This record gives sequence, structure tokens and C-alpha cells, in this order.
Amino acid sequence: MEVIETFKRYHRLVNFLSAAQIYLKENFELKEELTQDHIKTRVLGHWGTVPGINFVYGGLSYMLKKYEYLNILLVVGPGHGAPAILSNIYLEGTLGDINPKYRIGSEGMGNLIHDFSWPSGFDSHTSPKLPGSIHEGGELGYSLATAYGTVLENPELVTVCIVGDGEAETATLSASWQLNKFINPVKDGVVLPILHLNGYKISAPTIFSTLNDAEISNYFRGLGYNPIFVDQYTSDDIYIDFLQALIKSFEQIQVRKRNWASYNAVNPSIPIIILKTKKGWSGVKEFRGKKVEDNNISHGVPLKNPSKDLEEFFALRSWLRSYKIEELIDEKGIPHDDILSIFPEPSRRIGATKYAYKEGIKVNLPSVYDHELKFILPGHRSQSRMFELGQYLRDVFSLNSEGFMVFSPDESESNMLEPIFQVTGRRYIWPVRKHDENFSSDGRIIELLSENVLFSMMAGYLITGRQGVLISYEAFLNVISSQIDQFIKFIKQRKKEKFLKPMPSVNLVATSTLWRQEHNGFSHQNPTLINSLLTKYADFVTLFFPPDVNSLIVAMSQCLSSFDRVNYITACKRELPQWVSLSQAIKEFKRGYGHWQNLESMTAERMYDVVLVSIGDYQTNENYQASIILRKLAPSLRFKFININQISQNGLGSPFNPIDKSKEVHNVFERDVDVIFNFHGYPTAIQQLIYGTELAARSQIFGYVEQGSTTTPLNMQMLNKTSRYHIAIASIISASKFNKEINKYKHVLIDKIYDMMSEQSCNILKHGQDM
Ligand SMILES: Cc1ncc(C[n+]2csc(CCOP(=O)(O)OP(=O)(O)O)c2C)c(N)n1
Repeated sequence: MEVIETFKRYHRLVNFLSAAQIYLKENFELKEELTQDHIKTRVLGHWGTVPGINFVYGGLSYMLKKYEYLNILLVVGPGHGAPAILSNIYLEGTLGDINPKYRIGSEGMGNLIHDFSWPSGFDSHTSPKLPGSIHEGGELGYSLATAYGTVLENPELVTVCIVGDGEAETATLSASWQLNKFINPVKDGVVLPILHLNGYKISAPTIFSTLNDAEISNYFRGLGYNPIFVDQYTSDDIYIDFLQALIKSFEQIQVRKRNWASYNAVNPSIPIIILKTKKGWSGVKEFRGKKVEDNNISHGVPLKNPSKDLEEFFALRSWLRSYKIEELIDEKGIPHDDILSIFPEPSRRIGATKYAYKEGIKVNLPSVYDHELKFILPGHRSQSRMFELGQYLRDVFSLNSEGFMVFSPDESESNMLEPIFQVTGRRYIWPVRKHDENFSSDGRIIELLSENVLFSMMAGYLITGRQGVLISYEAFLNVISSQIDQFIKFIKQRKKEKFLKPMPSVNLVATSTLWRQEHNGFSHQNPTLINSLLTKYADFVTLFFPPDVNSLIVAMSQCLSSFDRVNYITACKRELPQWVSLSQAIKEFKRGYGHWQNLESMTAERMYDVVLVSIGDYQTNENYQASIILRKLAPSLRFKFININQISQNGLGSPFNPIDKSKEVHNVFERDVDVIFNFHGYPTAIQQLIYGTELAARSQIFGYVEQGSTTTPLNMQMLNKTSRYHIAIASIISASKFNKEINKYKHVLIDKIYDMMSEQSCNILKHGQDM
């Protein structure tokens, strides 16, 4: 019973600290009579979720002390409850360990309370700044999948995930419950979800709050969980009930792991705690005739203006006094020993968990030279790049028995990555039928048809130090656009913290790209994510456009060696010609572009008349085809052939070494002459990079303009005016400004190309294929 009393006193103190963070700018220990001058004028934050998070934190700390074998990582879905996490990490000392300003005692406590939501102080959401926090929780929906990612290949770990009942309504969270089917009870750790059913979202009851216990229970049993209810409304003592629920959960987890190991039993259901608490528990009960505690009114700041409104001030004063903190801390602001006794030894405290601090591993990579695709002439040896990438990734798997996984929404095969199945399978624990191929309980490919769930699961895996690649349709990676944005913010914040080590980069492969959607058509053509990623800091984001197999292998090896970035590779899965040797690809990736003189016209000794620039594999092929037309019809036209393999917010070329210095710009794009870009995505993506520069004034940008559907590859290019014919015509018009001979014959040449184009169009219509 002593434990329960301690737990209650602990809860009182962290609840006081949290409420004080929202409201007090001085008189932090309430040593003087509280006045309105002590109240922050900008009161910010979210109170409603806080007492529940505090309750869970205290209970888990006690469990860590009770069970010496336990390793807990805590993922908090309601990241808006930062005051709760701050109060707990302050008390357990992990906040003071990374910043002495917040060491336990009057000064540290005052700094903590003062700095919350204060300019340059603590955010109102959890962030990587807070020890042990691996999940920011601003955009709701991603907590549970992140938690599941952390336990992959971490058999000793229990990741406890607090899921808000509002968050539980999001599509991503709803699908994430299914991830228990991917967790191997022996090889992986366990996720213990705690559904925090405090009944309300911002302004309305949650759906779960309208279900009865039987409905909730049936729902989770069907998903393979074993629900344990802890209910403030019916409990005699919720503190006792919660600790018992935790004990039961950890014991069940042990039994499940043992049983599965010995009998390989299927469907190893795991516990879930359904925690029903009053939203804003222990806060103001009623104000101006309205229920506050146990109502949505307590979601944010329950009293909005206590520094000015006297009635609010009195309500706040009674609320803060109700915790009787003089019974919980001494004269020097140090909490009484019994309260601090709830914690395990310092290295095992939640904020100190080693899983949040793991240095990102460097996976062993196969030699790129072992994957070189040899060819005799550029423009020949058509090969599917995804198949070749599959072989490279297969070897990454072979060289690393763990620490590397592939995530894909049911598309490893349709995207031609079959070689990976030679060495591993799709991870799945629930039974599948005998003829279902390539499944195994320890496979290292996670396939699930939700890009959102996969992204978060991969994020959890990466943040805890491992490497991964997510491969998907280009069009449907947009589904996670906002999630990627959030993650870039997370990396940016994380990188500032000296106590955190670099984490492996997020690697995304966008394949089944828009230019070949013959049978899927218009709905599958969407390169919007490129535009969005180009608005993000180049310090964190690179977009790769490898033109052929060798370039793709080099791009992937670079991505798997990089840290703290989001790498986005666009590469088709179909067969396309080769252009560069492996050593040339390595050289070109250093600067982000290649100058392919071997594809240029032979008219030497003259300045270039025009510069052709390709970005993207299909567009490189179109420019090459345009170069054949030009060489044949207009041999005196001197064009320069540039291929760009990387872009970023910094501009064209490598983000580390962009082509932005004027000398470099002129070396690559010449002076005065027109530059014709043929780009994989929307022309606006390149426009946003060169806007306002001298280059923009002499550039034409061709790209996808939302034309075409289920048609032939060349017709798709023709409809978007990016075809070889369009590039050749544009080159002639541009070159005619400088080349007298071209100027003289330009109309004849253009007519000839139009004839070629209309012949091609007729043929496509008649025979249904390109000539
Ligand atoms: C994707 C997304 N949509 C909307 C919001 C705005 N929002 C912030 S908190 C919240 C309610 C969350 O309710 P719940 O998850 O139950 O948390 P709690 O009640 O414990 O605060 C909403 C809708 C958000 N943060 N993310």
C-alpha cells in the first residue's frame, strides 16, 4: 500500500508541475500568496491529456523498478501533452542530465515552469529536445506504427505506446493495430498499447467513448489483442488497478514470448490497456456553470485569461493549491524521498532508455562494382532498373543479418524487386495458405497496404538506429507527403541536440513512374511530391534522378551511407537504355550532373548553339532520341548534352555542391544560348529552383503537364510536349538565333519533324503501339 500512496503523491506533484508550467511565470513553489502578477499573460498548452500521461509515466517508472529485466521505451501519441513529459523527465533527472539548468531543486523547478511555452523555451509539443522522446506527435496518427518500428529486431524491448482516443480515429492509427501480425515474438520486442480513453478530442466526444466495454473488447480481440480495462469511473482505486494491469500485461507478454518460442503457437495475442480517465483529471471541476474536468473544455487551457479575469484567477488559485505541494517538496524544492523512490536506477529511467540514443548503424554495403552493368554503346542494353536494384538490395540483406529492412505497400513483386526474395521473405506471423509464396515469420520485408503505416514503422526502425528503404508507386507516395514534411522537421530539431547521435536517413524509392502507366492511366500519374520536397531545406532533403542502372546503384549506395536526411529516388521499373559506366556514375554523383560529350554532334571548333538538359530516366532517353534526329537532319547544329542526377532546394546538382556559382553555371549551361530542360516532373519544380536567375531568362522547361492516360510511352511524351520531336523542334528554334545555317533552313527542318510526328501519331492510333 505504501507504493500506492507514493504513486498518488508522485501523481500530485507531476500534475502540479504541469499545470504550473502552463500558468506560472513566478512564485513557482507557491511560497508566497499567489497574485495575478505571477500568472503568464500568454497561457498556452494542452492540459486535458496531461494528467493521464503523468499517471502512465509514474506507473511505468515503478514497473521498471519492480522488474529489473524490463526495458521500456515510451511513445506518446498525444505529443501536445509536453508539460506532462517535461514534468516527469525533470523529476527523474534525465532533463537535468542534459541541461543542468533543469536539475532538481528550486532553481531547476522554477526554470522548468517558467520556460514552458516561453519564447526560446520549451515547445508545447514533445520534441527530440526532450530525453527519451522519439515521437513529436504534432500531426496525429503515427504513434503506434512508430512504436511497432522500434521493436523490430529488438527482442528485449517493450515499447509502451499511449494512443489518444482522438488519434485512434485517424486512418493511419486505425490501420496500425494490425501491425501485431508482423511482430515475431522471439526476434522482436513487444508493443504494449495504452488506449487513453479520456473521452474527448478538441471539442467533441471520441467514437471510442461512445462504445460500451463489450464493443471495445470485441473490436480489439478481433484484432488479436487481449484488452485489460482500467476505468476511473468504476474503480475503487484506479492507482491500484493500473499497477495491477501493468503487472498483468508484462506477465502476459513474458508468457506469450515463452509459449511462442517453445510451441511456435500462431496468433500470439498481446495485451492492450484500455485506460479510461477523466479528461483534465484533478483540474477545475466546474467554471461558470460549465463542466470542465471530464469534458472537452479541459482539452487546451481550461482557464484562458486568469491574469486579467479575477474569477478565473480564483479558480486557478484553488486548483493549484489543491495539490498541496508543500507536502511534496522540501524548502529547497527537492521532492520528498518517497516520491523519488518510484524511479529505477538512473540508467534505466524512461528518459534515459538506450533505445532512444542508439547511434545509427552503418550497414555493410556490397561493392557497387559487383553490380556494374556493362554495355558497349551508350543508348543500348535496355534493362529494368528495379530488377537490378533488387539484386543490389538482396546483397545488402545477405551482408547484414539484421539492421536493414525493406518496406513496401504490396509492391515488391509488381515493382520487379523479385531478387530480394532469394534471401528473405515477407514478414508475417498470422497463418497464410500453403500456396502463398515468400512469407516467413522472420522475413525482412514488411508489406502492408498503407504507405502511412509503413513510413511511420520505418521511422521507428530508423530512429532506433537501423537502416531501411521504402519502395512505392510514385503517384501514391503523395499519400505520405505531409508525414514526410513532419519528419523533416523532426530531423531538423533532432540534429540540433548534441546529446543525440546521427540517425540513418529516410530512403524513399518512387517507381512505377508516371511516364509508363499504360494500363493504369491518368490516376497513376502524379509527381507532386517532387515540388513539395523542393521547398524543404536542402540540408535535409535530396532528390535523385538516376538516368540508368549504374547510376541507380550508386544513388542507393549513397543513400544507405547517409545520415539525417530524406533521400528521394525517382526511378522507373521498366527497361531503358544505359548511359554511363559505374566509375563515371560515381564521378557524376559527386557534383550531381554529367556532361555527355559522346552524345553530342561532331561539329567541333564552334560554340554551342543550345544546351539540352535531361532530368529523369525517360526524359534522358527522349533527349537522346532528339539528339539522333538533330544529328541526322541538322548536322551543323551544335548542342550540348547535360544530364542532371540530383536536385534540391539549393538548386540543380548535388545539394552539397549545387551549380549556383556563376562560373559553374556558365561551365555547365554556357553563356547566352538557350537551355532546354526536359524534366521528369512538373515544369514548375525546376522553375522554382532557377527563378530570378540569369539562367531562367534563357531557359525553356518541358515536363509533365497532366496530359495523357492509357496510351503508348511515346504518345505520352508527345501529349505532354516532352517528346524527342518537341525537344528537337525547340532546339532548332533556339539554335537559329546563333547558327546562320539553321536559321536559313529552320522552317524546312521543323516541317520535317512535324511530318515525323504526325506519321508516328497515325501509326500509334492505327496499330496501338509506338513505331
Ligand atoms: C492529423 C491531425 N489532425 C488534427 C490535429 C489537431 N488536434 C490536436 S489535439 C486533437 C485531439 C486529440 O485527441 P486525443 O488523441 O484523444 O488526445 P487527448 O484527448 O488526450 O488530448 C486534435 C484533433 C492534429 N494534431 N493532427
